[in-house]
Amino acid sequence: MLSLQTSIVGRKVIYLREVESTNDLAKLLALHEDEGTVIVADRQTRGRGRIGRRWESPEGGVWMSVILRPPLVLEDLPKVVFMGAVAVVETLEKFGIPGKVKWPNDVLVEGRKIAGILAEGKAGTVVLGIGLNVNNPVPEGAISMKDVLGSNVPLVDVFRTLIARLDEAYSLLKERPASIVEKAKSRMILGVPVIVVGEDIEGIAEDIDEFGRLIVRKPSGEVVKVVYGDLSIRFA
Ligand code: BTX
Repeated sequence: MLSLQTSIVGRKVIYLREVESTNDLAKLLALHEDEGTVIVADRQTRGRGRIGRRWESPEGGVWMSVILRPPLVLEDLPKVVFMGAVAVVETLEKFGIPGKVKWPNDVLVEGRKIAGILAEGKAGTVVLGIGLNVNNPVPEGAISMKDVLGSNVPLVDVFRTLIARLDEAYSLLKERPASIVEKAKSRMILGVPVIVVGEDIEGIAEDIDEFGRLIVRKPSGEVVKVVYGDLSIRFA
């Protein structure tokens, strides 16, 4: 019915009306499901962001996770996050919405969060979770595709597009991992003043390096490389 013509991502799709968290279920299913299996739900009752933060996931959005087995080491996890962010930005583009990546794991439209990416890895398996606000109500300061376009967007079309873009991005990640970083960089908000939350680092977000670290130039001229982990930035 979905007619997904992808090579890996979406070879199998497990759909649920409701789940606590698609990432948690995907981590369990990863023990016996093949690579590319997608878990998608209408709503999540305990959707998660990073470091235990809550991700609001009422009906109307795309809440999904994909099981991947990339030939990468755990230090390459940022590349999987970037792969997800690139796929989201390309999906939005297909619907005429210009999105930008906010390092390390958000996609913003009009300066507001439209999507979040959560990659969790262990022992050769990575679960890549994506939450994209489509027609759902959003928390204050966030935005949905419906908010931008002014009317409901066909959810299945968004899902199908996202799966196709993820499949392409995954091939690229496996063949030329560095090019995913380059792609993410070209879509990233850079050249603006930022504050690294909780780290006493303030400066201009100049660039990202080949490992996905954010390069911040302090007013003193000193350059700091911020490692992807639990850190976030705020625009100053
Ligand atoms: P994050 O930790 O970077 O962002 C979480 C923060 O985003 C929250 O603290 C809140 O301020 C804000 N937020 C919560 N819900 C929304 C929303 N719907 N839209 C915009 N902003 C919001 C980002 O984490 C990664 C989120 C991944 C979510 C997916 S959904 C499928 C999969 N399953 C799961 O449990 N998580 C992932």
